[in-house]
Amino acid sequence: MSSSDPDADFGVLSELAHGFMASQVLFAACDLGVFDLLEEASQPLDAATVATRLGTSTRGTRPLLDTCVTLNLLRVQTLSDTALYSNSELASTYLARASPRCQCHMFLYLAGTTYPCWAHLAEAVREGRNQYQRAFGVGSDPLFAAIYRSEGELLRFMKGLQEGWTLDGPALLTAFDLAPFAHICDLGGGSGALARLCASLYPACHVTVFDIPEVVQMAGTHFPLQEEEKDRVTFQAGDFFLDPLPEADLFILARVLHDWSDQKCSKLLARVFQACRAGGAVLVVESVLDPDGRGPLTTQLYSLNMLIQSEGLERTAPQYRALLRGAGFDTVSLRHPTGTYQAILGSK
Ligand code: SAM
Ligand code: ASE
Repeated sequence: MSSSDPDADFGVLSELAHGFMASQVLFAACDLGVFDLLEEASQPLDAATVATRLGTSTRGTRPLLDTCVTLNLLRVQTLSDTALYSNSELASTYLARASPRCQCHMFLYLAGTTYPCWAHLAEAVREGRNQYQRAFGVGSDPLFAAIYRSEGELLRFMKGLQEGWTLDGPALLTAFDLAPFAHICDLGGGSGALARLCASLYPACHVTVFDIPEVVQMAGTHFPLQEEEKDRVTFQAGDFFLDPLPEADLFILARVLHDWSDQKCSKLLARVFQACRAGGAVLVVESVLDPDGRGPLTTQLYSLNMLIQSEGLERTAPQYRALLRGAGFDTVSLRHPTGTYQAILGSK
């Protein structure tokens, strides 16, 4: 602490305390369509025009836009006393729906579901369980009955989760050479985004997406395959804890193990080992904690999120190794190409 200002360190605490407001500025601007409007407009717009086109109040729109400028989400230029707003590069790339790298569905999911659940962090810590009952009045046994509590929620979850792979997906799927695996099964593969990427990166493979019936049905309606993908990517509906798994050379488990307790992960991995052909492997994609569990911060926050939103947690590399070895997989190696997620390969 500096002697000239005894409360200089309080600034850090204050910024932390108000962090949720900055998140809400981002979420509200995405939700209202600020970035889509400014992306589509052929020129920078003033606050009154933005308000008219979005159907919002000028009183609320002006401070929202100005705060977005300070957060580097928007740019502003002043022309004869009128402030004119346009998207920053960050917003054009990641927040405008028209961008192929858009991440706004995940932010809308965080705003609509994750945020209300996080209002109950203290209770989650006290009780050691997720908070769907308090946040939404729905039970979470089975877990995905809460996550998929309506068709709208199911679709928001699928859209939110799939778009991250447009950023990290290629690096994760090429961290290990997957070309030797002819038949790949993406267990809990959701919309099929990772499977489709896998099929495009490895032109000889066939990928089966295995997920529960509601998800497979929604994938067929809202994430249709292109004609040329149809003989490379197929969907199979089932429960990976109960139903027979497809035979495959490689099983992908992306953001699946983190939903479940050690006991359920061991059960699932034992089933995967059984279904895996000799010489095959399992590829686990997760955000991995440092061995002492004290970083990276994003992964620690994700782990608290798994407490609040699932039955699981984020794990360390030794914990994933122990789970994979316990199920029979031998050489287990881990690569961290880029971003939040890592690839862990265990071979049979
Ligand atoms: N792998 C995708 C990704 O990383 O984007 C989706 C991950 S999501 C967190 C977990 C997935 O597991 C969901 O698609 C969910 O429907 C699926 N899932 C949950 N329980 C399942 C079960 N019993 N059988 C099959 N799939 C299940
Ligand atoms: C799950 C993944 C997520 C269950 C609930 C979830 C994500 C958000 N909510 O398996 C994606 C990962 N991001 C975070 C913040 O955990």
